[in-house]
Amino acid sequence: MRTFGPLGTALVIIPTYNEAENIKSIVGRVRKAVPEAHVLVADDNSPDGTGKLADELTVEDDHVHVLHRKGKEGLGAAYLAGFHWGLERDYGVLIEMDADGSHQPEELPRLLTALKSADLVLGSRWVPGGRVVNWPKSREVISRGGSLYSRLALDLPLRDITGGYRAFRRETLEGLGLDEVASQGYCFQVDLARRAVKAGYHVIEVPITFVERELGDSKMSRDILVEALWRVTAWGVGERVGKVTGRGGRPSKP
Ligand SMILES: Nc1nc2c(ncn2[C@@H]2O[C@H](COP(=O)(O)OP(=O)(O)O)[C@@H](O)[C@H]2O)c(=O)[nH]1
Ligand SMILES: [Mg+2]
Repeated sequence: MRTFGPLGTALVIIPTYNEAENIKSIVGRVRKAVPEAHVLVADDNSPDGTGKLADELTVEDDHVHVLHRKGKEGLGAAYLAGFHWGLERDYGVLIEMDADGSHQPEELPRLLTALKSADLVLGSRWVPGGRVVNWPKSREVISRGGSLYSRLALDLPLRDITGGYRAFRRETLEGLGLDEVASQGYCFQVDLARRAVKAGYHVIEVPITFVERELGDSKMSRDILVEALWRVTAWGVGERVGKVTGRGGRPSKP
């Protein structure tokens, strides 16, 4: 049984693109749920002024920070920039959370408790106790299907592989080879989970209640789904070819 070190200060990274209706509420909820944590809003120069609203929150709260990015480059790029920002500073835990309220900040203490004995905790809709509120059946089918396909294609012992409510130890992120990550959207989440499992990290899933947004628009698109499908398929084929030629397989714990 491995022992795990103390967690250190947490940084909750919230990527935003046109989340003006949600930003104040989500940051306020995080600050209330985990007062000792810091928040980093990674905004892609949202035309609706989300970045400016986030700046206003920093005036009276030194636990809130904003990373202004030049323009819309996708969720994965925003998270990578946010991770680098956090890793350059003294944070021990880096957390992914959507701005739209789908990931309830009130569940964060449970994720952090689980991280005390793990390298990476995934907030999971598809383990017992996890659920989704206000989703049309079509979205549930896409999401469950995406996780099932990734699980089978990549041989991952996980149920919710596309979700974006996660807590990483700093050392885990440092060991994932973030410089090589080029994937975006849902595929970005699959990529990080896959890298963590293959590197031998202890990844656990904690049930969450995912609440679909009430305000603003989803940025999910057909392109994001198509990218996820082809990348996951290519990774799966690559791993199988690697195993046959003896160049693949699962490395031992770093
Ligand atoms: N910075 C940044 N954030 C993004 C981008 N695309 C989506 N997001 C944010 O990522 C989170 C999840 O996006 P959302 O549209 O809710 O996707 P869905 O939950 O899959 O429908 C939200 O906080 C979005 O504002 C992007 O290109 N850049
Ligand atoms: Mg959403």
